[in-house]
Amino acid sequence: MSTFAFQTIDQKWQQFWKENQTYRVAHNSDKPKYYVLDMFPYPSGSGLHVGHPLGYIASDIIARYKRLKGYNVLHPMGFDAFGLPAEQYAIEHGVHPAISTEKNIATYRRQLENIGFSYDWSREIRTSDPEYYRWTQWIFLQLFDSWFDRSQQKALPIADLEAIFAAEGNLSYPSPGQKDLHFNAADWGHYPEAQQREILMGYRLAFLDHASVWWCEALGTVLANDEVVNGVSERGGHPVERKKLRQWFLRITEYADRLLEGLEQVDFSDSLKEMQRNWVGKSYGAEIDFEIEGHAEKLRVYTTRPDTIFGVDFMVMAPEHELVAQITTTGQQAEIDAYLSYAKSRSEVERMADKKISGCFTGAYAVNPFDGRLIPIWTAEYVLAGYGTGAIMAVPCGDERDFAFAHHFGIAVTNILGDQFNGEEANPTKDGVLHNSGFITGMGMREGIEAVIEALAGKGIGKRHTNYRMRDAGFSRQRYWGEPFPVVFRENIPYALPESELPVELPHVDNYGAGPDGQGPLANLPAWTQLPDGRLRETNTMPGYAGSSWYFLRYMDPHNETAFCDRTISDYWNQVDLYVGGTEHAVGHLLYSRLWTKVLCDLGHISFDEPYKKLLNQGKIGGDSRLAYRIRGTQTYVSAGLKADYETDEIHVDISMVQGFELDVEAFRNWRPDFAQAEFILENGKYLCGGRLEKMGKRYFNVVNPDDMVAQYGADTFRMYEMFLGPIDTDKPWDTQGIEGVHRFLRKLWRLFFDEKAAKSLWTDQAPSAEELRVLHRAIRKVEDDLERLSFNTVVSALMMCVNDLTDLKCSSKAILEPLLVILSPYAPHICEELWQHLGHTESIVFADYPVWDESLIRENTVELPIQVNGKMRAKITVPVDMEEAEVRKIALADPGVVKFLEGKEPKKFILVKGRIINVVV
Ligand code: ANZ
Repeated sequence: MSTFAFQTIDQKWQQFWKENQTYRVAHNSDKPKYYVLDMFPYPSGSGLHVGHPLGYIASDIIARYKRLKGYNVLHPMGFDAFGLPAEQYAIEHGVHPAISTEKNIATYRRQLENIGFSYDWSREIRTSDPEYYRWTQWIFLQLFDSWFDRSQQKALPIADLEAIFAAEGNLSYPSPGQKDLHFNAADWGHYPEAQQREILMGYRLAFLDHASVWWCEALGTVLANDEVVNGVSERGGHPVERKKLRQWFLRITEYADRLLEGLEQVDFSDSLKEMQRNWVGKSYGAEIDFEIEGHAEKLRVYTTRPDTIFGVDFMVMAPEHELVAQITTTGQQAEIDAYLSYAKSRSEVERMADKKISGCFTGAYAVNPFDGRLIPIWTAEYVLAGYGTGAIMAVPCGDERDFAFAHHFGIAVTNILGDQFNGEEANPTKDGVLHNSGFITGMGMREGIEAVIEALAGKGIGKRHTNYRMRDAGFSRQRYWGEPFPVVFRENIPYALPESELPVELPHVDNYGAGPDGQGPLANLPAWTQLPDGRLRETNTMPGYAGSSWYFLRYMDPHNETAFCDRTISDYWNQVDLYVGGTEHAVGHLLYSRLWTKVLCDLGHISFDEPYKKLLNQGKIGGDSRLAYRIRGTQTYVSAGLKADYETDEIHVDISMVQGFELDVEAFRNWRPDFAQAEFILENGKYLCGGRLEKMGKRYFNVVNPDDMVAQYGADTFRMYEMFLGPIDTDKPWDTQGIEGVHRFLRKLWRLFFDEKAAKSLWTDQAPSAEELRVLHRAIRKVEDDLERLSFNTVVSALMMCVNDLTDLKCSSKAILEPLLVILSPYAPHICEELWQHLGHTESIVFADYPVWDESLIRENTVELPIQVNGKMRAKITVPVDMEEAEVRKIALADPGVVKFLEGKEPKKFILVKGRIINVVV
């Protein structure tokens, strides 16, 4: 077989790898380990498009490269199989999520196998598999059974806390859930079980609380934030309201500082780290209690700028703040009522995003603690109930939103910044000098903050406070297709099920509709929810991120029936060395899995507390859409170059009907019935489409399926081409045109080995020439250097140059061709396996050794030196690299291009810059 029959070759080797379990790994190996992981996909109904495998190809190249470099490589794949789309599909089509998920996984798996990935498929996991989710439930119980000890900054068993309470009460261990709870050992001893359990709930890392969710009466279901638009349900436009439901949460806020500190140890991009820091949102400031005129209650605010206290012109409470009802004056009551009902209809997202200014005066006044000024108290939606104390002191001079508010409602603005405030916009400067500010006048921000905090503390009305933007993570969904909770209720008190009762299997349902009172579908199954002894099961299920928070651990030991992952095995594989995936998971998944890892580490189940050592975010591949221009009101389409003369509508054309920009008009007419009558106004005999780069997606008809690319050009071409598109971490358009070039490159490679016409092999045992060695070793070095810094596209160019050079040199030496195959094989494994076998190897190229470059072979032995005479370029000479200066001088001065300027004399100066240039002054 001397022709490059890539389809046969692809299939042959994919079959071979499967049969021989080439990529199977074990943890007991003397080799150093390397763990390279892809973010596993959610298997959607549409399958993969060419954008999806970009990251998978990059990680596969690294996996193959590291194997060749002598590492024991863990490179697994699986499926994030629980989730809403499957449930939605079930609601709409009556197909059970288990069935549609299974089918989608089969498609994904086939598509992935087509591309020749080196996954150890024996480790495949599916989060919806009871053998997997029993351990998700088990980890949930670890979270439920532990609390965070702030003094040690780590999770400990809840039993330790019970022992502390029995010995000394909670005086040194304030409850994160109930801030004002204080009790001593004797109190604890007297509390009934229900009360003790409730107190413990305030500490547990997985805990039950009540939280508002969007409830839609008409749809009979709870909606996610993004399913509510402009105060009505996105689906159907029905009214929605906030409803308090019992929900599970993870106490991620206790880990805020650990999550921030951990970022110092990991290799993530700066922008990604910044996103995580913003999400945690740690800020420093003070809480200040303001007196309210005529009321005993105080208004507590959180501010990062206590130094601006002399510039406070009004106060704002969130509409949900409990004091609004208490302090509103009779005169303002009607206006406040109207405002509160408006605010109730708005989601937090809308409140944050809208630029619209709204608010209402309560009629009440606060008192400035330092100068006694009366400050009007307002309520407004720009202050969020869930942040800080839900109330602010507003300083229009220094804060933009406060300024806009004051401007809108005609509130006079106090200037505390002197010349630095122009009266037309707020100046949020941190470098100003305080004016008009009583005892802190003349101070800068930092000094002012310290002085005010000290004064507040002296008066007992304020103290330093650190605040976090992040909230505890909601951990329940009123849905069906997720992990059931391993929890039962007795008299409304939740109890963990014993480990022996795991997994709690998701029961089969025929109806995916919501249960009563906003509960999930499981509430419709009394036979399942009610245990014979009267205990009741939890009817919520876990959210989509549960299974993905720890899956990287299960891959290490996927079939373990007695533990989520054996400790000796996780000690061996340890952290993921390289994690590859999209930035859409920058905060959600990555933070939750970092949290779970920290808890498991604290509890001694694993030995590392950051899951991912290094993260690579691949860019997105955009679609290159094609547009046809229909003359408005007609069935006539005008070619792109002529469309300026008409009023047209754009029609997205399926890109499979377009070559470059030229539309196959017959295919278009046959595409859909409404195009059958289409007429075309051509330019130069062709109908040319317009183009536009946009998201790759079905609705733009610009989806390119990897299966088609692989069928047409082979898996190796496809892999190399995806890498060739550009730097891995940038967004870029897909362009099918360019794939031909890469395909030609592989054909050229083949022709180094075979003369296809004469049907004979070309390789020989001849010793390589110095030039051939130089070409090869330069490529070895370049490929290794670039791969180590994840520069995948430049490697493709280097390999192409190498093959071109070897072709020019008519290289046939096996001593060159063999190592060439090894360095190319991570990119193009099928063709390399095939040629490797032709060269006489019986074992897969996967087990070859990676060649080592020899610097001395790379070094050029001659060098070309330009010669300048009086600053002008006059000649060039080629000399051996290590030639003595005197020799070089002799040759240079004898060169005809130089001789004519010397006029027989010795030059005034002769300067040789070694290896670079010669300067002659005459
Ligand atoms: C006075 C002030 C003066 C403020 C000034 C800022 C600038 P971060 O950094 O995000 O923590 N704030 C406090 N609670 C709020 C809430 N629930 N909703 C909306 N805004 C709230 O921001 C803290 C600052 O945001 C606080 O400091 C407060 O305004 C506002 F020149 O107080 B500041």
